[in-house]
Amino acid sequence: MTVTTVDRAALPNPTEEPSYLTSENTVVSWLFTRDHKRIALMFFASITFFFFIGGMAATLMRLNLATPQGLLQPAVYNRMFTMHGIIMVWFFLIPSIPTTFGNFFVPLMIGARDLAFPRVNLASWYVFNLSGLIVLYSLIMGGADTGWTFYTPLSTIYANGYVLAAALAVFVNGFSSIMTSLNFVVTIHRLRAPGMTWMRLPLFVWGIYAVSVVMLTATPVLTMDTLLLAVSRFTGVGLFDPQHGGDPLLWQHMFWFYSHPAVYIMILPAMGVVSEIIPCFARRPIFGYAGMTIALMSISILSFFVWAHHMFVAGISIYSGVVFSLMTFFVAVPSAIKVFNWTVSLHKGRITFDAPMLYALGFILLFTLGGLSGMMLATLAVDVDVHGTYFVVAHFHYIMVGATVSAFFGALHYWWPKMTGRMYPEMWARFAAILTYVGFNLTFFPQFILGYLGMPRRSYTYPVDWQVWNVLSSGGASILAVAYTLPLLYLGWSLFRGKRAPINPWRATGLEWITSSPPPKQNFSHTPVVTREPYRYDPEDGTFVTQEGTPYAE
Ligand code: CU1
Repeated sequence: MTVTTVDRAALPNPTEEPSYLTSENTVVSWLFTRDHKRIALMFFASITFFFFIGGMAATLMRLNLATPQGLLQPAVYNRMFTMHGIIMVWFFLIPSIPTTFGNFFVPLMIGARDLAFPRVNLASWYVFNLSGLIVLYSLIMGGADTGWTFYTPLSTIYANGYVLAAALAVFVNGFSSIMTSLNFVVTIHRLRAPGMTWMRLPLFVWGIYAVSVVMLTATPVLTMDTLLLAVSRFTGVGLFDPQHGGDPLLWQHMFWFYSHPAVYIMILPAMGVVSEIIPCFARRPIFGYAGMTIALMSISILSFFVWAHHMFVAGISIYSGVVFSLMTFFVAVPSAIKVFNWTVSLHKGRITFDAPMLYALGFILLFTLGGLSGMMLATLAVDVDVHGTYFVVAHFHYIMVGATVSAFFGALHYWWPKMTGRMYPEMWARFAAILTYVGFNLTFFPQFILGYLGMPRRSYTYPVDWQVWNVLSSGGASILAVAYTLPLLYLGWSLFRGKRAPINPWRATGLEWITSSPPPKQNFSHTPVVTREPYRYDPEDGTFVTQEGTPYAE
């Protein structure tokens, strides 16, 4: 077998067709499009909108907590943290990477023309926006005030009426999740290009596959949960009410049976993104590819067996507490394997600190801190002490924001040239990445300390002794707000003034980098034939290696 070295950045534009952006440009052509790339951009617009709505609720909360006497009415504060949670979880984090980058890049990375069901893909966007309208209705009317977990009997008996609107939004939103994940599973099974075997799939595609399996199996449970919530509230059937033979703990079991796997729904695609960025900017193949795929799939399976670690102090038996604690430690094993493999991939790499890489490195550090604090919470004795405090808030924000949102921004910068055909100003992007890291730690590290001191979460006020940590956290949040808004400005600028992007600006190895920037409607001028393992670089000159000549053929 001959091994040839090709600098793909120097390859000519493989197609002269107009790009997916310019091929047709009426409003109708967008609203009824079946092109996965356009639908990805439409999802991007929707979730960016909700990211800023959820962020505004967070800003109000941090503003309120800058002083012990607060700024908001306690009842308003309750609605703010509830709506912040609901919007960030279901309207940003869960759809974020799959619906935008998954939608755009899974077909490109496996050499397909589109997803398996383009109409279902479009329908998913409409259903998502319908659920978004319902959640906005709930928010504008005053908002739910139960916390995003909708715990009973608060949600079934005592809470205001808009809790049902929020629950309905979550109910409808689930259908969008199911449609999108079903599409990914079928696409990855059926539409891979010749030669794209399972063990040649890019790890991002594996991440999307793993998350789709979890979404498909877990989301219907959430659908049933919200339905039962509505039934108990409307009809007074005492499913969760002891006076009518029900059990409030039943809600917690059912809710976390979905919502713990949902944590992995939010993190698995982010892991996929980082696994693309690290080898590219370290100029080394990813270490332990097979181990990475096994780790992804085992996380997705194990995620279904740990839910009651949210309920250690809810009155479950000590024996089940021990079992769920142990199972939670098991999940740490594949997660640790992934961190280890990323780190080893960096070792002896020729690392360049471009913006996507800065976000990916931030991901590894913050994910590790979030994971380690998760291990502390998985320990029964520690959890009894810090349950319901800011320690938990800090922990899950390290995972959800520090890790997932960093990966989202990493992906945005990594693939922006391919999506738009434009380069962004690199220095601004690096500045935003570093600012994100600084702002994030300043916001959330003090919350570990506050939790350790005993500050309860979901409280609008606190003793004056804790103000210094709260002021640090609120100060960090304002830095973070700037860091998240900056990319909006310079990426927007780049659309008009940015340099034209070459086919493969990072000299990456994925199939998405052999077609034009931006790609034509049909993705490829001819179906690629894959003849090589993923992430193969020539260590000598930093270009990538293909086997048997060109990587794609008629
Ligand atoms: Cu959990």
